[in-house]
Amino acid sequence: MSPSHVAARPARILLTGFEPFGGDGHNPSWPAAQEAARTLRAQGMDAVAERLPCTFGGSTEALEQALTEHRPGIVIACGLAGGRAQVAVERVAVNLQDARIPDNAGCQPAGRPVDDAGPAAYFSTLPVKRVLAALDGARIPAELSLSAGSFVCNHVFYEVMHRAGARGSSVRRAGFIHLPWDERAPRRAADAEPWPTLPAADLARALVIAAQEAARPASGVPDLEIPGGALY
Ligand code: PCA
Repeated sequence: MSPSHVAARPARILLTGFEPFGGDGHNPSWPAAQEAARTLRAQGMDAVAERLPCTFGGSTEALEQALTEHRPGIVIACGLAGGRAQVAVERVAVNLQDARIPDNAGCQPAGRPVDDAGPAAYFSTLPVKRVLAALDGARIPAELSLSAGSFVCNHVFYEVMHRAGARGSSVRRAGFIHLPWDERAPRRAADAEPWPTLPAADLARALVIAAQEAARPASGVPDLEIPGGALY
């Protein structure tokens, strides 16, 4: 098969979600990833979903396995950001593990790099502003985010970008999306505000929209050239 033929094939999309962590019984990112992959397949796209363990070591292994098995052209990893009220399209993965709580294996690194020899950070290669504009158009509350934290989500985001840039990688576009709680959010103490939530159906829809935008062929400019970001 000629290289041009290979390039013309629609990219396989890998969506990842996480198992519950921090003592919770639910993590909306995994049902959202599964539902989004189902919807994309129903639309004729080639999409798969994989669940990652919420551990620094195990998530890397599972991710590597998924990349080898599926050879995706597009990777959208996602996780829960409990407390956020909007879908957060992450822009930057940092080379830092600094865990406020232990991961599901009891591992709690403090100020360590994800990769000893890696760069300080990677940018998402998703068209983040096109994704945001499309989410706005679909009336799904969404924002761009400049930090995915320093726990397992940032770790996976960094690992995805690190592997996407490696020689021989199948990945052309990759990034990370943080999701708020859905309607199955745990109860909070009586004196605490309830968690902000979005319907699970909207979380899945947000991932479908992000995947559709990522799969759209770049027409000259890689992303919308509209100002955004944050003042502080
Ligand atoms: N959220 C955590 C890890 C797994 C998840 O869904 C985070 O934001 O790092």
